[in-house]
Order: sequence, then structure tokens, then C-alpha cells
Amino acid sequence: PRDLPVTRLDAAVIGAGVAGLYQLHRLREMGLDVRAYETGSGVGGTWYWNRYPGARFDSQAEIYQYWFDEAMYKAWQPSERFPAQPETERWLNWVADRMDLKKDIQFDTRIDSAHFNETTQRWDITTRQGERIDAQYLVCCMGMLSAPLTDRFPGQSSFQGQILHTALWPQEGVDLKGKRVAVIGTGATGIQVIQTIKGEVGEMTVFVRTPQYVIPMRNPKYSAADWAGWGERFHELKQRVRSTFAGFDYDFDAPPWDSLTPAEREAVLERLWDDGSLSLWLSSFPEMFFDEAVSEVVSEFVRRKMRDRLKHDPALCELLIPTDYGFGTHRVPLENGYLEAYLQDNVHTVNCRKTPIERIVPEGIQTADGTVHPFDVIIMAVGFDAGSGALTRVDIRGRGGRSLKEEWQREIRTAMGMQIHGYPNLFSTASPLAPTAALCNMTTCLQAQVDWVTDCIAYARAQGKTVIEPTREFEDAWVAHHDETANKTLVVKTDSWYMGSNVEGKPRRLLSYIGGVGNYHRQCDEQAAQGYPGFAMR
Ligand code: NA7
Repeated sequence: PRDLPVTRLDAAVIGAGVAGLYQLHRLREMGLDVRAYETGSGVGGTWYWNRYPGARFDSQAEIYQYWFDEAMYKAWQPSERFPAQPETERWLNWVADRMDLKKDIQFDTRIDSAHFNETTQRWDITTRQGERIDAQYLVCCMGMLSAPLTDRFPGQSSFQGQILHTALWPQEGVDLKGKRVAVIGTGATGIQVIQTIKGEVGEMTVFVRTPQYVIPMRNPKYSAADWAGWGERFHELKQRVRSTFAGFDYDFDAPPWDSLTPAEREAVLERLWDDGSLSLWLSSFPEMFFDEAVSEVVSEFVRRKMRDRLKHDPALCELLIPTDYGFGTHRVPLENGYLEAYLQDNVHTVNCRKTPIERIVPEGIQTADGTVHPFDVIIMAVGFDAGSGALTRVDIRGRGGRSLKEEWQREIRTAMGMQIHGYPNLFSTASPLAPTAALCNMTTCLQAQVDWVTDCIAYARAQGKTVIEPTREFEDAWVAHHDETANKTLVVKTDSWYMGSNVEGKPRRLLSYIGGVGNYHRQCDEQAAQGYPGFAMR
């Protein structure tokens, strides 16, 4: 690596998605010599990679936004309440062009390693494409759900048909028309795929392991007049999303559960159900996160809706309606015609709780009962090494040569999800122990983190300090606060990527901070206002 050409920078940003674009803008605005590095050939991050049929966000367009430029907010016209991936990718390209960001982004470049050099007090970074970067600050804007689990089953390479990973969906060359298609996975991703391709494929077999509570999405078109209306509320929304529990414009504003009669509770649930958004989950009764009895009432409300849509078919209800965990204790997907897919004659199911997938064979998928299910195409919607995976897939070494990957194999810890003790001048967004995906509307939290990181760097520079790093004590305190908050909820009792339990051997800890977005920002702001007492500057 010593012979590689070296680029010297004040700051290297990894990633050109929602966070990376804004981080590049903020650091450039500060006058730093900064460059962003992006594995993809275009901007967008999540919205660049996840091109699978039906991909869209579950936050409303009016709040899945940047807040640093009112004119920009008003100038973009979302076509509907929950726009799909192609529109979101176009939007992020439009933002990047408007801000003239692309000239400072190096595409098709994967960061392989980042080692902190204690002599120079700078990061020594290498790319797979054969370049070295020498940067004072390293800001990882690599996303929370960006390390896809690709090698899930033995025998994958033997398959004679086409295997498609939702998070690595090809830009072209996919034709599902009339094909025998398998879908593995019924998380938020699998659900969007299934409902979208159900009319196009010949036969589809869904391999269902853990069923999901789902909410039908209400996705009206947005006219120019609608958008002008949102534009008028720009300042109000901008303030609002920073203070609510989950960074949406709605909050837990139902009356206390105990103050209502069963009929009144039902009326609240019905009203939120009809909104067709995540408000049933993130703005109804917070008691459902703490109290098993409340959780059961809300869960049963959703199950009832699901049973009706499944026409009370006993086998489908048994397969597709959750009973062993509570509504909202992991990601609740919005959907549109997902359950109805199973009523179609060309849609079949395999219950992986009874007959798990054993291996992939040349003709298709072999289950534990010895059956080989033949397919032309296998779609893997099997999820991500969430939160930590993006960082541990890079060989990151901090002070004393410590390896982040090795440390996080034992315990995943951060200080407010933005810095890690032992890794000076390494910052990150969407990392473990900050409010992230679904427990926060991503654009809200990413921008707040970018702002905090930028202000922190500016402060250290103004003080004439070269490096900044959280103290062990502060990180310990954050981890303890995070765990204490998490352990009061039912979320920690449910297995999912939220807890890291979808990846074998991953230490169990809630990856997203659940103390509320407003509360999180207050604590971050407090650190800044007090001169970063939890951080050591040298
Ligand atoms: P998820 O939510 O992790 O879903 C992955 C799905 O794949 C889930 O249904 C898994 O079942 C299933 N899976 C994984 N491995 C297997 C095996 N071996 N056999 C059968 N089924 C399997 O990922 P998504 O991409 O859907 O969503 C991630 C987030 O992205 C989402 O929450 C949004 O915030 C955006 P399991 O639950 O493990 O039983």
C-alpha cells in the first residue's frame, strides 16, 4: 500500500446517500478540503442500491426531506405521499446537482481499510481500487441497512437459474414475466416485492418464517397545490420532526390508555389505522411498548384486520399472522395488497417454521423434509447486518491498532451513535445506539447527526485541537443509558435485526436508541452547549 498514490484531505466522507451528501455539503461549506467516496456509480445510497420492484419509503414525502434549504424543499414536487425508489433516486440526484456536489464525490470506489496513524494523528485509508487517502477526519455515512446478507444458504452458487438480492438489484436484465419465482423473506423488503410482482410472475412461492403485522398504506397522489400547502408549513415541520418521538410529524398524542374505555381505545386505533401510515405504531399508545396487556390488545386489533383480509382462511391465518410477539416490537411494514397476494392461485407458500430451507440446489430450493422446489428465479429478501455491518466490513483500526470488527464481535458500543472511544476523529451517522431506521424517520436523524458532527469538528478546530474522541466514561454512560431505556420495553424481547439476532454470533443489543428523537437531540445539544464534556480533545 505504501506505493499507492496518496490523496491528502482534511476530511474523507464515506457514502453519498442522504447523510453523505449533506455531510459533504456541510464540511465543504466550512472550508474544509473534503471528498466523498461512494461504492455505487451514482448518488443515493439506499436509494441507489435497492432497485427491487416496489421499493419505497414508509415516511411521508413531506417529512422525508432535507431541512437546510427552504427553497429547495419547495422546488421539488413529490408525486405521492410515499414515493417509490426511482423517484427518490431522482430527487437525490437533483439535490446533488443543485448543490454541485458530484464534483467532490468519487464513485465506483470502495473503502477497504482505515487505520489511525498515531504519529501523524490522521487516518490512513485505502480503497479497493488502489488509492490511499490521508485524512484528518473520517466521517462514515454508510447507512444502517447497507450491508446485505448475501451468502445465506449453502449451495447458492450451484443454482442454475438467477439469484437476485433485493439490495443488489441489477439496473437491467431482470424479467420475471411468466417465471417460477421464489421469494425468501417477508420483512419490509420481501413484502414490497411480493405485492409488486404478484401479477407479473408465472408462479410465486413465498418462503415464510416469521410473519409480520402489516398496515395498509394510504398513498394519495400529491398535486402542486398539495405540495404548496406543505411548503407553507416548512418551518413548523422542520421544528416538529426534531422533537417528536420518532422524527415524524406525528407523536404519541392519544390520551393515556387507562383513561379510556375499550370502545374509546378502539376508536383511536381505528382512526390511526385509517391514516394508512406508521402513525398506528408511532403515534398511538406508547403503553404498548411497555405493557404486555396493552400490547396484546393492540396486536389483536391488527390481527383481526389481517384475518378479515385473508378471508379467515385457517392455513393462511396460521402462517401469516403473528402470535408470538407484540405489534410494533420490530419494524412494522406498510403494504398495499400484500396479504391479497396469498389469495391468488399462482401464489404458494412454504412454512419455514415447519420445513426450514436446507440448501440451494441446481434446480431450486431444498427444504428440511427433502422436497426440492424448482424455480427459474430466487429472490433473496433476507435482510442486512444492520447498524454495525457497514462499519465492520471495513478494516477499521483505531489507537494501538485496535480493530473495530474484533471489538464489536464482543460488544457493540458507541457514544451517542456518532463516535467510538479508541477511534479519534472517526465520526459516523446511522450507527448503533443512535435513533435510526423506523425508530426514527431517517432523514430527520441523519441531518441532525451531520449537523452535530460538523459543529463538533468546527468547535475542535476553533479550540486549536487536532483530535477529538469520546472518553471511556462517557461512552460507558451512554451505553448504560441506552440499555436502561431499551430494557424497559418489549422490543428487547423480540428477535429481529433491531436486536442483531438475525446475524449468527452478533452480540445482542438494541441497535437503535429508543429514548425518543427529541430526547436524543436534547442530550446531543447539551454536549455541544457545554463544550463536549464527554469528549477528550487534544
Ligand atoms: P428483514 O426485516 O431482516 O427481513 C428478512 C426476512 O428474511 C425475514 O422475514 C427473515 O425471517 C427472512 N429470512 C432470513 N433468513 C432466512 C432463512 N434462512 N430462512 C427463511 N427466511 C429467512 O430485512 P428487510 O430487508 O425486509 O428489511 C430491513 C429493513 O429495511 C426494514 O426493516 C426497513 O427498515 C428497511 P426471520 O424474521 O429471520 O424469521
